[in-house]
Amino acid sequence: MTDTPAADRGTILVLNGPNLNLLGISEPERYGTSTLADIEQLATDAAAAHGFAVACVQSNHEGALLDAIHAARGTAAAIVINAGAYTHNSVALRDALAAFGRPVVEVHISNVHKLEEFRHHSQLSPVCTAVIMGAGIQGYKLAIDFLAGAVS
Ligand code: DHK
Repeated sequence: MTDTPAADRGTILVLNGPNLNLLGISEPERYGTSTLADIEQLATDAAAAHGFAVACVQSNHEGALLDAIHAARGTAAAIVINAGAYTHNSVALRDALAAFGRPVVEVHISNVHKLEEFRHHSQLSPVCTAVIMGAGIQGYKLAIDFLAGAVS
């Protein structure tokens, strides 16, 4: 039996939106003490275990997130996205994800239904394959474990 070379199944885009660069510093009682670097390492390790590479992008700018999704069309096997607050109001991100055409998992560190009512609605969920929330940063690993089965 030969070892499966890492990344031979393609690349998963791991996209984090506004303020997630402040994880571990901002509102730790709500979002925990892990950092964005911890998430990106967790995602990298989870993906490698399934033969995927990851491309990690974080931006505080909606247009940069849109550009990353557009660039992933035809190049990435799947997307894991935590769009932060844009989750709740960005029709543009919803439309970009709808155009991606491959599996997308929406992740939230917190259970947004326990938070303010304005966070209870996601513009993105209707165009995502799956939604994982409330599992802390482990949600990113759960998303990748799921995608390993969902990507053909
Ligand atoms: C992260 C944010 O920054 C918020 O704007 C969302 C999400 C929830 C999270 O739980 O990962 O409302």
